[in-house]
Amino acid sequence: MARPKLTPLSGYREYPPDEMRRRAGRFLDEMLRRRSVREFSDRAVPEEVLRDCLEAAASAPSGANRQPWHFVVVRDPEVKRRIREAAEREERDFYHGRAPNDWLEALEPLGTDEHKPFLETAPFLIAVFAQVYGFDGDGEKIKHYYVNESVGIAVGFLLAALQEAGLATLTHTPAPMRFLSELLGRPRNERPFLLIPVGYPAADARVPEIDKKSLAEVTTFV
Ligand code: IYR
Repeated sequence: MARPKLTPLSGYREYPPDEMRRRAGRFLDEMLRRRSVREFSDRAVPEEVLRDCLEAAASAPSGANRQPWHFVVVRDPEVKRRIREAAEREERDFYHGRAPNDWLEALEPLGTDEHKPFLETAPFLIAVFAQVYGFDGDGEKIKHYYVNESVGIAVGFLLAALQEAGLATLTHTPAPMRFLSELLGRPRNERPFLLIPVGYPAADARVPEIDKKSLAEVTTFV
């Protein structure tokens, strides 16, 4: 085995405990303010903000550092329109046939239905693709590891970065999502993972009254 090249850990910063508490608390406040938004304004969003957030997402750790993701940023109104049309077609089937009753009941508190106007209203749609396998510099197929975990972590970074920047997001999963591969011309090694509308919330945006489990419910300290 070749020895890996190691370099000093130069980016790490330690904070005094008070400063750590302040920072963790601030991040918590910010994340607690995040809501999935389904009513967007069509106001333009500075594209460089989106680029920084995508770069933050792409810095995520991944299995064997294979970075098995690709992000397509859709700005073109015509492409957004086609995505909305295809998504609404699938969702109509879902809400009026394909979805089992328990699933529809589980979705009731969210008030979702087959209408997805936000796919046209939001200034940006980020289509996230997971690369099931990749290609090395010579174009040879290479394996990717922990693909779902890796892309999930990258999406977590992306949602947190966009929230920190003051932008609203939705994690949208029209099912099935294969139409995205065709509409966006993605290669065979990529599978659609998630569609994320990004923008400002509509001035009168409303969200469902739902709550999160308490820390006690979701953690165990041993
Ligand atoms: N894809 C559908 C249904 C849906 C499914 C889940 I799980 C949600 O948390 C929300 C919606 C839709 O987007 O409406």
